[in-house]
Amino acid sequence: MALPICVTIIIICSYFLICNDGVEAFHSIYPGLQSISVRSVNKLHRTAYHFQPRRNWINDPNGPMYYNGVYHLFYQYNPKGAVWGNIIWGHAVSKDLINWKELEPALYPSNPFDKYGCWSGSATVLPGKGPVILYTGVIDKHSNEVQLYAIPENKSDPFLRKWVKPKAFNPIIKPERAMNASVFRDPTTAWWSTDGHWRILIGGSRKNRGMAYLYRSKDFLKWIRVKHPIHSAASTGTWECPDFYPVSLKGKNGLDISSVGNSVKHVLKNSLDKTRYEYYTIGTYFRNKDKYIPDNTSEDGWGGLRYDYGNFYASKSFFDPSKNRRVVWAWANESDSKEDDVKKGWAGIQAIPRTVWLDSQGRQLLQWPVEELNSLREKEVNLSNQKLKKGDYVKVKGITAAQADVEISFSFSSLEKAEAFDSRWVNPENVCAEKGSKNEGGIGPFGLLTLASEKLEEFTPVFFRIFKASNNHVILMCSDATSSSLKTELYKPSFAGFVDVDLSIHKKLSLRTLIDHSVVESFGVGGKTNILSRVYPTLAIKKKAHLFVFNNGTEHITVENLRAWSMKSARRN
Ligand code: DQQ
Repeated sequence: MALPICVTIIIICSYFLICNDGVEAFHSIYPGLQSISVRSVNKLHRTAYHFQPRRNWINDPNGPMYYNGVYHLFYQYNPKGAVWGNIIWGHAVSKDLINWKELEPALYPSNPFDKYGCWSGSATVLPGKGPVILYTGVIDKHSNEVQLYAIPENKSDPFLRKWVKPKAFNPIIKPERAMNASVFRDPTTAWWSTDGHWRILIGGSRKNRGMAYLYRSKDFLKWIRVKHPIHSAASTGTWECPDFYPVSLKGKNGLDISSVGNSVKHVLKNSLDKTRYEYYTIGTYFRNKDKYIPDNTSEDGWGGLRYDYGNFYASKSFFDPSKNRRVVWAWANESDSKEDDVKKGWAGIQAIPRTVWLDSQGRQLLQWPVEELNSLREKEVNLSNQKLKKGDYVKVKGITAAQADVEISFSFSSLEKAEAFDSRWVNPENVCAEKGSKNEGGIGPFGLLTLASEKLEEFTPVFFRIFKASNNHVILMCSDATSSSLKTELYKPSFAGFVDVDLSIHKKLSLRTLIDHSVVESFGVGGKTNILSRVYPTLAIKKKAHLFVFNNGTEHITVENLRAWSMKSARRN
């Protein structure tokens, strides 16, 4: 008997979700699912302090900005259902990046140039003139794309609720004949140079070479493509949501997008449509040549540095002049099936906004949850100088373990017991999957067991394991979803990254983990290596969720200090 078409689509999609590493390349379309209106919202795994709208699907953060004392977050949104499709710009505002008020959608199809969707883009605050949004409009069923602009209808509305798309000059950029118009999207925030031009990047690809096209304009209306892309890399596929910004070589302060100077480096981040991973490089922007060249310490391509080694995509940063910081947002997709998303009535969250800055050696970025998050902390519990022998699991009592913020530092006395590192282990995820959190090691695995059920039928461990390579020690950080849920049809990755730390002086490692019902978002060693996981426990929920510290290595580990807080829920509306 032939299966109904929507069942077939669900089966095919679930197959890809489970068998294709949970990675969904391109814009998968679910004609049978994308417009099933949501009747009721299942609250079980909804977040308490990570941003998500009341219902339906969201993906990329768009146009984040600070304007007249208000933070704006726009986001890709399906107003008609809980899977991707019918894409418009949702809009929320906040005074502190944590408590949000959802407003009416800011951009929705209203002309032939965005009839098939208002896709991602950015905001630029023009001095003396106010904000302008640049975004991608989809003009037909084949995803042919153009760039449009929108401005606030009324700049004195403190929340900038309504946006208009002036007829004159829109679309402001069309792809040229030789370009592939279906991969030409996601304009960046514009920066200004002393030659009197604004510049932006637009993501794309030619054949399999990923690239960021560079455009310039004197008046923000007429845009001319610079002959060569600002940067490109072979075999990386389409670059989505490029982000390009200056970072300071001196300290943690963020820089305005147009900053120049000797102590300024640049970051180029690309989101790779093929694998749904992002990477960034740190390098030099040669303004007069319109070129960006990554430093030789920054790998360009698949093996490059990532903001996050977990579920974190389509990120976008903005400069917050009120606190002199650069803040990065990103979308964390669900890891369950589309069918479950439809049942839940919602899908997609935003990661906690993170302050981002250059590490003192200039080789990588560091990230940390924005300080305003601390306002949700309550009922602190502490643990100090707690020894952990091999096989020890110590419960952290007195917090709401399904909604918590935990900071912990571990120490050990020697590196003698580190296991040998095999130089073929280039992919940390494979090492994490193979070694797991339970298999005995030398130094580690040790760390936190989050969202754990009483008898440990379910748990999501976030942990370190240390290896000895020929000239150095290699530190692996994992967030392993393998045992996170008794549910079987789930993507349960063993997310992992290496952490660049010299243990020869201090034999210490620190970790911060934000736990929020279906999110475990971790920051290793002051934000050097970060991993966001989405998990769906069935037993370790609400008051039945527990937190442990553990060690399964033969080297004794000391919890030098643990501070854990129950987290209040953020206000939404
Ligand atoms: N999502 C948007 C695109 C962007 C992609 C469409 C990245 O503009 O390239 O929803 O997730």
